[in-house]
Amino acid sequence: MARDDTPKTGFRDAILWHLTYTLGKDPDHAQILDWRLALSHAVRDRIVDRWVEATRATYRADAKRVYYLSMEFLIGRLLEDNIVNLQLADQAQAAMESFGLDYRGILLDEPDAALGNGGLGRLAACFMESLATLGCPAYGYGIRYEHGLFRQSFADGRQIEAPEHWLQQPYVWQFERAEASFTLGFGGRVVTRDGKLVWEPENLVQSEAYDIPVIGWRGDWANTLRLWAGRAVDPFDLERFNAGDFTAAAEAEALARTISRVLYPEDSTEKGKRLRLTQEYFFSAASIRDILRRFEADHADLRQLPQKVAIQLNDTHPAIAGPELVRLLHDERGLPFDEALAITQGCVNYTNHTLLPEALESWGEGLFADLLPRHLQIIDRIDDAHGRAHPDRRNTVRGDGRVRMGELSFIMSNRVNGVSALHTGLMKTTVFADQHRLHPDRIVNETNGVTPRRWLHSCNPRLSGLITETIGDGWIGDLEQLQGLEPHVADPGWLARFAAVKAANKADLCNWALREHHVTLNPDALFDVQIKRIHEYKRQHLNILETIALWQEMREIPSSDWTARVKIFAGKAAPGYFFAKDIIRLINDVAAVINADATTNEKLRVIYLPNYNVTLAERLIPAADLSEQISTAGKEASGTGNMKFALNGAPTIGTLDGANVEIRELVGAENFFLFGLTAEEAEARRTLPDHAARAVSADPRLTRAVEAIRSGAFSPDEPDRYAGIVENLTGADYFLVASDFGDYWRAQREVDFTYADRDTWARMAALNVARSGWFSSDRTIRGYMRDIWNAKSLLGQG
Ligand code: BZD
Repeated sequence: MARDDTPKTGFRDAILWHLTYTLGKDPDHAQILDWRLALSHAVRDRIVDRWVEATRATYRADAKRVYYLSMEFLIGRLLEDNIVNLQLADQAQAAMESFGLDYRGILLDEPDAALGNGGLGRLAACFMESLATLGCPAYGYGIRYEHGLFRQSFADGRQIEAPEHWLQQPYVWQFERAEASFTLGFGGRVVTRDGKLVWEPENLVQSEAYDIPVIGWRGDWANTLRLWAGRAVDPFDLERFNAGDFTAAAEAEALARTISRVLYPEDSTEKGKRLRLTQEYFFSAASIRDILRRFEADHADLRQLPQKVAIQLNDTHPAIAGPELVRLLHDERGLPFDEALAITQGCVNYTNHTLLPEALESWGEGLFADLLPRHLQIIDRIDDAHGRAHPDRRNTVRGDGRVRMGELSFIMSNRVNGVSALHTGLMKTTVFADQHRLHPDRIVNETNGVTPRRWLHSCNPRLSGLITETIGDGWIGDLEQLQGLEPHVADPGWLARFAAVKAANKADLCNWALREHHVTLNPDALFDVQIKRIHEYKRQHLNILETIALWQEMREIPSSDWTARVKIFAGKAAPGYFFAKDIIRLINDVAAVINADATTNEKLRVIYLPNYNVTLAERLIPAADLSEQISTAGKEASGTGNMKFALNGAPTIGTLDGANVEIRELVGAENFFLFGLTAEEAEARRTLPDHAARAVSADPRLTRAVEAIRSGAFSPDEPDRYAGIVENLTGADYFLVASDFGDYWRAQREVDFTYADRDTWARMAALNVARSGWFSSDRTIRGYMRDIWNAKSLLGQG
């Protein structure tokens, strides 16, 4: 092949062409990395054409554009996603095999882009894919963190954090856009010039754009995920260098880069860190300038902005985008303040993802004034305007020396949404009750969803194959078609095939666990899976307490016909969240003791898989029998893992929390293992004095399990290692672990009983699949387009 042979002909030739000319490698000496990069380039070429077309179509139609601002995009690996959406899987596999390579091995060689902590970041990634699938002109805006979420390993059962390096190898999916760069200010002071307030920042940094194309299902449309990196305005100080001070010469660059260096691994509390606020302003301000630049390229009248631009704030992290837009329109473009504010409010919308008071963002006004002095003035003016319009309001943005970002986001927004029906209802009666009274039409619900391309079609090829054979492949782009499976569930032959899919997925997981983690799992056992961030409200400690109690009962009554179980845990704890880290260690300690018990370990195993990420989720969910969604009612805003499990045929054991409520309604109460207090009952229970101590002493199983922890049965070398957990469980127990234990135990025994009858179980699992089509993020995005953005599809299907 020669350089001028365009790689347009065959896909296989394109891979070879890139290997030779893009990577400069001789096929005889190419490594797995080279082949993966060559394959990625060949795939990328096919994305680019459609990407350019989509951009042109948007300009031609002068369509309204959606801008999704998010601190996090948990995109994971992209090669397989792109191949699947371009429907190139067969060709790619054949090509790789013709070179004597292991296709799956190549896909797995890609590092996982973990630019997010958990559900909020993964939701943003699913939304980007659905926006492209639906042909909605949209841009994602975020930060190009050099280091994503930390890598987790265990030492003596304890979580160890190590930096993550997803950019160590060339990253084929990004296009550097040197031209799309902005200079942003921080700090300094506000002066009056010609009777106007003007911000004179003290420090300047440059934002550099990196674009990642996001292609939708069947490759009909592609949007852009634009991630910003920090750079110094003057990267190098030659004078200092010549004077011999080499480190100082590069200091400005090092400082600017710090802004986009690491993802904050905090999903529990806001740490009030200056760097975090700097990151928030950095990416919000760069994005707003980019949005305005694009608008002004073809429009003269800024009052048209709300017709052409919809901005979505993914939680309050980008809330400063609102005041920044007001500032640009008023201070820099000269619009009257009230008009600038009205235009901004016409564009901005806000999604709330939590009601936990400790996770609601607020900043000390000292820090705020120091970093963003002009914005603080603007926020005060917005707050005052709101107060004048609503003299009977009770909540303000400012107060107690803090700047409250939830309040700010609410009053800056056209629409505010919750992420499940229950959560949206609670927003109206709790944190935003006063705002809701003043603005009764502003809060809307958009229940979360997940993209079926990644979370069924590509992660579970066996099930995808069976579904397509049964009802055709229309379900991949229209997930509600899964309902068409329902009549087949009654057919024993079909159900046996369905069960065989799960069994094969479990066998794969067993092989992987043996190979990678040297653990032997019994494929006939029930795979009981809880994978998510570690948090007290998610109650991994409820799960491990039940595991301990079950083990104790198995030892006591060995003759009973116990259903064999494997308890699988995975998830990371925020590095500063010590209680969560204790839970991790406890689970690991319990696992060591239980797995070593020869009298029970045929029937019960506990395994904690390290370094949970998107790729591990893709491996575990298709092999799960039971989905653990056991948060204290009222605390999990929605959950999205719960949807992925149901879609892959794992019934839920869960509380009436978040989207569990909607899952249960859709799959049917008889196909869902419900337990626990309702949100209302939980609130009431908390006010009962000694509720935890009483619940523990009233339940002999719980008493015995807690006693085992207290006495050091799982930490003989340090008996009081879990004194903190025990004290919490028998004391304050805000998350009501003790109160819900008894009913959880009951529901788990119902699971045992049901699983023992494999046909009944398979029927339940299959009905979960057939009835989960509503949880597609395509449905969610259609809701946002209709209720929030007033945006139209350019494919004529939105
Ligand atoms: O958002 C999660 C909620 O806990 C889930 O119930 C919900 O399903 C998803 C998507 O709506 N919230 C988060 O994941 N939050 C964070 O990760 C986060 C990150 C930084 C700071 C605060 C919270």
